[in-house]
This record gives sequence, structure tokens and C-alpha cells, in this order.
Amino acid sequence: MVAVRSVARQAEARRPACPSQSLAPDDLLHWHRTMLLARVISERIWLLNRLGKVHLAVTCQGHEAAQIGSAAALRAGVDICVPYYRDLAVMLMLGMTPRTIMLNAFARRDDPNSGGRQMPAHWSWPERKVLTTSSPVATQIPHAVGMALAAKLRGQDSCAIVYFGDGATSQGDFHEAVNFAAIHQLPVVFFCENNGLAISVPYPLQSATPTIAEKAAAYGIPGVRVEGHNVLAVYDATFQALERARRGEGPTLVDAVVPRLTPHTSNDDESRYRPAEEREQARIHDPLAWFSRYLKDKGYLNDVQEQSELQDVKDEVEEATEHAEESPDPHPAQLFTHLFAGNGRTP
Ligand SMILES: Cc1ncc(C[n+]2csc(CCOP(=O)(O)OP(=O)(O)O)c2C)c(N)n1
Repeated sequence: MVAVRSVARQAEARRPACPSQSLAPDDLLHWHRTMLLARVISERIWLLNRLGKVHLAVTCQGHEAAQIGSAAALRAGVDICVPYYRDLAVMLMLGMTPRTIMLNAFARRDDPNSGGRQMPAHWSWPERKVLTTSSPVATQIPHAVGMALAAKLRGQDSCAIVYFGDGATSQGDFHEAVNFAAIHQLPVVFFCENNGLAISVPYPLQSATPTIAEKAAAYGIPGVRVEGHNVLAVYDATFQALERARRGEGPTLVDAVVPRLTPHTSNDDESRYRPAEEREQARIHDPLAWFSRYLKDKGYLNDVQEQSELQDVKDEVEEATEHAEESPDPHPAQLFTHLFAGNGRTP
């Protein structure tokens, strides 16, 4: 983890060095199971798309550690979470079940995210303070800042975290939101899952600064760059950023560098713009392989336990898939429900 500016370094000196070191092995094994679950669900949704059963697959593959490490630092239901479409593992960490995620993928009536009306992977969970996902890239960032402002004005203890990709930092919304939050010292963490590509556009064609973290200096806030495949480093960085927000010291920008292990979505053919060697290289930073090695080195996990965990997870995802497949579609009469104020009937 590299703090980009000196103010950030001074602030860091006052924080606990590595909160992840005080975690119990069971916490880490829970993260590992969640990581396996996210990976297996992602792979399954991709296959279901290829079978013509779900209309879009958006994977989190490569982003799992960034999502799990950051979400683990949140207080579910207290802190405000504003995810983007890739954040399947964030939702699992907040308690969403494989059944719910599959109902969402199949756009079924009983999907609590939107009752099958939003696009897949557009999350929403009011009870856990998860804001409805917006499709236009970066629009969620000012939304999160607005929620952080509301929490501050109301004297609430909540912090907000907002997730986005590197491509979102090319949008005006990002800059306006970070600037406003910095001026008003709002309790918000800007969490960038930086996989170096916005669909086919590589990072150097989006930004002239070598890192996203250093953009923070322009707004007078700390920017922290972290290895996004290292779930412990991500947890530490996010924990510290949230603590800073809770102390009333304002926002932090976290730049979590992650590999993109799949095409952008199931609608994308990355072989047209991404050389095979580059795709292969990305696997070196597979967060699941990294974490599995770490846990085995520590003696918390062995091959037999890992295989048995994987089988459990596959069984759970199988059951969730069958359940969603057999579940009803939304009723056509519900088409306008939640779209307009009032009783939900066609206007
Ligand atoms: C305002 C806007 N422009 C374009 C799109 C189409 N689009 C959807 S995702 C995406 C790329 C986003 O890349 P990034 O923010 O890096 O996130 P990633 O998908 O790589 O995690 C684009 C251009 C959109 N949804 N909204």
C-alpha cells in the first residue's frame, strides 16, 4: 500500500498499522468461502448466458479481493453502500444469498433488488443501506456524496462507500463529487476497482496521471494505492479510510489495482482488443489463488478442506440456480411498479 501524498502519510502514522492482523482465522476462512462463492456464481452465470437462459453476465472475476476486503470493513446496515454492476462479492459480504443473486440474474419476480425490472447485477437493498445501482457510468458517485452529506447533516454515524471502475474517473461526475466531498469533509470513501480497462479503452488512453490515487492530491484528500488482489491490504486500506471518515476528517480515494480475468461482460469479445499474453498475464494476480496460498502458508487451510469447501459452494450455487429457474417471471401488469409515484398502476 502506497500513500500518495505527504498529508496522507502523516495521517496514516496516527492510524492502527494493520487492522487485518487482529482478525481471527475464522474471519479469513469466511472471506475465502465468500471469494469461492463469488467466483463460482460468476462462472455459472456466464454459462447460463451462453445457454441463452440469462440475458447478461457481468462477472466480478479478478475483483473479488478488492470487493471482499473493502466490504468487510463496512458495518452492514449502518454504513451506506453504493455499488456498481461488478460488485457481486460486495453484496455477498453484506449478506445477499446465492438464491437472491440467481433470481436477479434470471430477472425473476421475487428478486428483491428490483423484482426483475432492472438489468442484472443492478443491486439494491434498502435495509442494508445499499443504494439502487445506476447504469450510467459514474453517476453513483455524486449520489453517494449526497448520502454522506445527508448523514452528516442529520448527525448520523453512517459513512458512505462508493464503488466504481477506472473508466468512471474519466467522467465529470467523479471530479465534481470528489471535489464537493473534500470541501465539505464528508464521510465517504471513493473506492476505485482499477482493472486498467473501460471495456476496450486502456487506462493510458483515459488518464495522463500514472495512478488514480494521485488524482486525490488535486482535491486535497489522501489517495491510497493498494494491491487489489491482496484482500488483507484492501481491508487495511478501507478500514483506515472509513475510520478517517468517522473521525470527521473527510474522504479518501482508494485505488485498488485489480486484474480483469474475463471480458467486460458476456456481450464483449475481448480477443479483438486484448492480446492473449496480456489476458494470461492477468492470471498472475488472481486474488483467489493468492488468498488460497496465503491461508495454506499460515496453516489455516489445506487442499482437502479447500476441495470440500469448493464442492459445498458448487452445491449451493446449483440449488440456487434451480430455484431461480423455476421461479416465476414478473407479471406484465407490474411493469410500471416503482417507476412512478402513486399506486404502481399504469399511468
Ligand atoms: C455514461 C456512460 N457511458 C458509457 C456507458 C457504457 N459503459 C458501460 S460500462 C463501461 C465501462 C466502464 O469501465 P470501468 O468504469 O473501468 O469499469 P469496469 O467495467 O472496467 O469495472 C461503459 C463505457 C455507460 N453505461 N454510461
